[in-house]
Amino acid sequence: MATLKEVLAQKIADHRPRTTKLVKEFGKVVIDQVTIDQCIGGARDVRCLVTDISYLDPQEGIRFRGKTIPETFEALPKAKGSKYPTVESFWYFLLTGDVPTQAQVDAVVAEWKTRQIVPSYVWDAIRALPRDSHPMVMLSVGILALQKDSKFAAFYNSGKFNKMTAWESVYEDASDLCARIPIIAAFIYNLKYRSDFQTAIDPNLDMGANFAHMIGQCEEYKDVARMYFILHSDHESGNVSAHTTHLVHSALSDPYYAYSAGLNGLAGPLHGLANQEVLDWTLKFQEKYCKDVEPTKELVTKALWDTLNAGQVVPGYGHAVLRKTDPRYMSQREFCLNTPGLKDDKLFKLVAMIFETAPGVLTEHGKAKNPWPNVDAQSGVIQWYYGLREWDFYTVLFGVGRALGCMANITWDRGLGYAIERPKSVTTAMLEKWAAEG
Ligand code: FCX
Repeated sequence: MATLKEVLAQKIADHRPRTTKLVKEFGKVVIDQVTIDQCIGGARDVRCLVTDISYLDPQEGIRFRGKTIPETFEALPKAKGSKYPTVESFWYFLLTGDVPTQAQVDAVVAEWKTRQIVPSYVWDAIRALPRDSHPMVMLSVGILALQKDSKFAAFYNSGKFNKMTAWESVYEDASDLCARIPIIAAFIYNLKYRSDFQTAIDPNLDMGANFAHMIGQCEEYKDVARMYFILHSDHESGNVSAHTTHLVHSALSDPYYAYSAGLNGLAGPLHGLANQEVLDWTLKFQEKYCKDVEPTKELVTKALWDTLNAGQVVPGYGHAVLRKTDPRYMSQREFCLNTPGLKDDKLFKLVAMIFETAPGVLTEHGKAKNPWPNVDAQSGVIQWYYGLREWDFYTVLFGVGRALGCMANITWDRGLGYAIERPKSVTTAMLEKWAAEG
């Protein structure tokens, strides 16, 4: 049986002529134009990135390698005794576009076990930070500390650097990073919230199950972890974490530099930190508006307007690309509805009530182009239910999942030899001149 790396080598070799032909024969074909509001407004909708890992349709939502979320969950081999696939099988699928056989999945699970050992200097670097540092700082520092042993950096410095084979050392770093990031995340969780009670890796468990084991979670949480990491993995290339990782790696900075930077972008409240903000908003709502009464739609409506009138965003709602409810939201909601106990949980019911209320309020408010919930509106309540209540850790969970997409993308970036990214800037005076000229 061919290894994942051998399968990938063939895929990259087969794909290269397509990219070469596009650049050589059709390089000047216009696929978009840029307006002044896009220039000032965060390059929204400008088509200037390429990826085949996932595609985000504004109406339909994400497709991983051409498959919707339900199709992806359906197609991939499941973890033993579970309704969900392993993260390792999803990694194989993201990298190659092929649904792996059980034997291929088992090989990746075994391979990741050999990659999971984290050097002790990573723990030293994290421990050197103030204990009340945000866990995203700890994660970013932990990933950056791994840079010392980057195989890509070593290859670049070896004097034998070769554009055709450079992707192979990116693949090695990317696989190491994906295998190690849940171990680092578990270390941070235990350091901060379990009095530094560190639990050893279980060599018999797949990535998601082992993460659950390492943070002292129950059997059921193994599926929560698998589902969570897969759902948060990739959302095409323009979002801040994916784009940052791609941009930094385009300078041939190795995967550790690139993903540490991507994590710093994920830590922003308009991006991944929104999952922590959602829990915070919901708990503050309970405390402020529902001390002695049950939550009602009227109270939720009032709280939403208070937030908007204070000039703040409603966390977990809106999206730069999506124009309907995020299927990642729906997938997690379905998980809640199918889980006895969670379905009747007080906080889940409140989140469901916000879902019934917020889109109407945001529509009346009239600013957000998309009044519907995104992934972050539903993820925290599941963690809360399973007792993971330290909500400043939620973006770390997002970061573990997002590594899969970012690492698959930069492996392909090198495979296809994408150039250093360098868009052109202009001055305000130039914009004014072009505006005057019509
Ligand atoms: N609450 C209040 N106002 C909102 C809003 C919300 N949830 N979403 C958008 N708006 C406002 C914007 O702030 C903007 O106001 P302005 O004209 O005064 O600057 C206006 O509506 C138009 O913004 P829009 O084009 O709809 O949205 P953008 O592409 O600029 O921004 C995000 C998209 C996601 C950043 C925005 O909807 C937002 O801030 N949402 C809340 C934070 C959040 O949930 N982020 C997570 C997103 C995602 F899923 C992820 O990355 O994890």
